[in-house]
Amino acid sequence: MIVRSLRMSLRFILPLALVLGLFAYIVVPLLDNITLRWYVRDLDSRAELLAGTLRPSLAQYLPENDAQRIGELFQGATRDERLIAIGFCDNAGHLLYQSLEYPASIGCWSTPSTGGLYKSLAQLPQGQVHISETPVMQDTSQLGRLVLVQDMSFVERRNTDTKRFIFAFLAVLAVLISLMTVFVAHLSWRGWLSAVKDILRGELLSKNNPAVTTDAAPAAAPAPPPEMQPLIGDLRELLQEYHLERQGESGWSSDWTPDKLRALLEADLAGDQVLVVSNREPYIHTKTDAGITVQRPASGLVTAVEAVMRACSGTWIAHGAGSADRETVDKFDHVPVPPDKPSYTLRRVWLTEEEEQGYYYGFANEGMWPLCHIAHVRPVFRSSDWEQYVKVNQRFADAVIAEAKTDNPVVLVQDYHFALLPRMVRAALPKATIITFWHIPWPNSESFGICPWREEILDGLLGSTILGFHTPFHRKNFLETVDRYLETRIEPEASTIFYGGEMTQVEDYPISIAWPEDNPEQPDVAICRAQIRAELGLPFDHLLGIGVDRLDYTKGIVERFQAVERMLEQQPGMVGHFTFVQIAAPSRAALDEYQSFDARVRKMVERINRRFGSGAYLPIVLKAEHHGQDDLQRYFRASEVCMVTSLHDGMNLVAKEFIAARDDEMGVLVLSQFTGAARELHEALIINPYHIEQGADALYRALVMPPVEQRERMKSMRARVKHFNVYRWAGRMLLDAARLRQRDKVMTKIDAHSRIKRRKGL
Ligand code: ADQ
Repeated sequence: MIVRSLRMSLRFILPLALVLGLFAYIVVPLLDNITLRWYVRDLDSRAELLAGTLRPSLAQYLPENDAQRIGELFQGATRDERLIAIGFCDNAGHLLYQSLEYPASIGCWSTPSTGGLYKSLAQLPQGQVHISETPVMQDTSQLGRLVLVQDMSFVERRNTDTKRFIFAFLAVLAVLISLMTVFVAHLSWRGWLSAVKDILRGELLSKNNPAVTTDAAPAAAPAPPPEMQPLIGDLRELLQEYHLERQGESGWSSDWTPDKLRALLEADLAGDQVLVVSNREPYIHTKTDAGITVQRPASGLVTAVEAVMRACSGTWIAHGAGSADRETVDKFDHVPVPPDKPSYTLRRVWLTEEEEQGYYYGFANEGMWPLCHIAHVRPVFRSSDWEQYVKVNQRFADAVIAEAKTDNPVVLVQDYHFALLPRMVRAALPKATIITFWHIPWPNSESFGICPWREEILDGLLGSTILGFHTPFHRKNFLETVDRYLETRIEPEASTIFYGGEMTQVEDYPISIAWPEDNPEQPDVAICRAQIRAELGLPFDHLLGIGVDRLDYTKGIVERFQAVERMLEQQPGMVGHFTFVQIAAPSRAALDEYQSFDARVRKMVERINRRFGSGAYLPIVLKAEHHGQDDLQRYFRASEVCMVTSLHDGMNLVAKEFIAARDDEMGVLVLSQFTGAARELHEALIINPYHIEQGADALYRALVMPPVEQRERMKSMRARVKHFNVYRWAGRMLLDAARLRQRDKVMTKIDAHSRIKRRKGL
């Protein structure tokens, strides 16, 4: 540090010393020379003037040899302080008359035969003098020469004074210039700092580009200072590189595995604690006749996040909803999970019946769920539910704060149950990196406007550092909604929102599944086919379709059955040879909407089975119960076709699970165009589930699809799901979080640096 300061000082001092040396050795002698010449010229003219004044009197006194009057004349003239002495020399060079102080060493200086002024400088003991000789004439004859000796010591005095003045002037000028330079540098430094900060926040990069100024960013941002232009260019290039890198990450270049995710956490988020918050817990302990059993709930969120937590460790905070949950936790409400091979901690939060009713069933599932899924079920908003929602969000936020071991944990907030929590956590842990993932669709701004607490929901979500959606379409809807209802600045190119001095990065991160490892214990497809057909009492060549969902009105189960019915109508040859198995996990059964949906589904199955069934043959088999993962795998592997017909779905993991299960590269996926998965799985038979005939045609086409085509399609989809797995989903979010944390660290350093500089008065 000291060496650096010395080096910095030398950079300033050396040029200054050089300038002063030049001044002392070249400029000053030059100046002396010039001024001396000026003064000599002055003295010459003065000598002429004096001689001119004395000459008439001399011309009168000399012929009379009037020594007294000549003496008085000389003494009177030498009262002038500069004129030291006067002498008169005759034409033979004899000093005839002289004033009292006339220096003997001068004598008669010259005796030129011609007239005119002769002058010289001489160094006498009393200092430098100017000597001039001028002829004194009478008519045409020269009487002699008048010698004038003038003092030149004033020249030295004046030169010294002038030098002093110039040095003083230069010193003052230098101080003034230095002060002005420091002042201007300080202003530029501050401007530069804020511009760098803007760039780091991603502001100037797009501000600079008029193409990205949209209605969403109406505030005319100040143009970046011109000196920042090269830096902005570089940073834009870096950003582009980063985006390419990011695309590479989401491209085919490398596989994402649990190990790679772990390595990323260690390298880029070193030592940072990971906390997950979700409503649904990954493991539910239930009391049964056989004792306490543990189950993994049917939930896409749990499926995805659990795989990530196994890789990352940390703490998962969730609602303890199981009948034996309290009995299995320690005094901190912690339980290590997964039960067979614990790798992370589950922290349970207890809710009263009233809280669960208002927050979960009421606001989240009767309000937000139908609001975000355009599935023609009206959302219901009650003030009492909202109050519980706010209260429970705060309770979970408190749990996050209590579990945080540092002031900057990485908090992964899951889903629409916790829209307010990011802001609450941010208030207590301003340095936390909060990544919120919205697992369901985000509607257009008009539809979202129905929510009476829309501003509060948006404000809460913007407490996040990163906010993730499944698709670019949902992300765009969110940006437009924020633009419509909140006063923010949106940078569409960078996909960032600036609100209340904070920035939220909004991105699309399509979720996925953990690609299954080669499992030698997994039964062969042929065995699965035989087993399942035997369990269902069907012949070995019977065709099977499969649907696996939570029993939810958004999943298009009714439309799916209508498509099956239509296909059987159109293709009578399939009757008796095809069965559709629907595995439906009961969901939110406490809500009227779900109860009536359950009843509607059952009634429909009964009707279709009555219409096309005969004897033991049932065209639709409804298994409205939770199934274990192994069981689901067997069904996926045993079926010719899997139908995913959601009316609206964030992603839909069942589609990906079916593909992952088909290591024989056979089977056909019929997929709703309204799922996030349809954006990735182009080789599926994509349908509009509302168009029943289209669904029926696709189902039939799948059942009769030649094996070659099946294999081609399945192979391509399997490669895609394998590469775009859940570790990549989490990895991309965590990479972005690491980048933003790095940016914050740089900003903190810049702030600290400028604070120190301010304190030092620089
Ligand atoms: P979900 O609406 O729960 O998820 P989905 O993504 O299909 O929808 O996940 C359902 C999960 O539950 C799957 O893992 C499936 O295997 C499992 N499951 C379904 N029925 C089951 C049963 N009977 N028994 C056992 N398991 C069953 C929400 C969004 C989705 C988004 C996910 C993840 O609605 O759009 O894909 O979150 O973000």
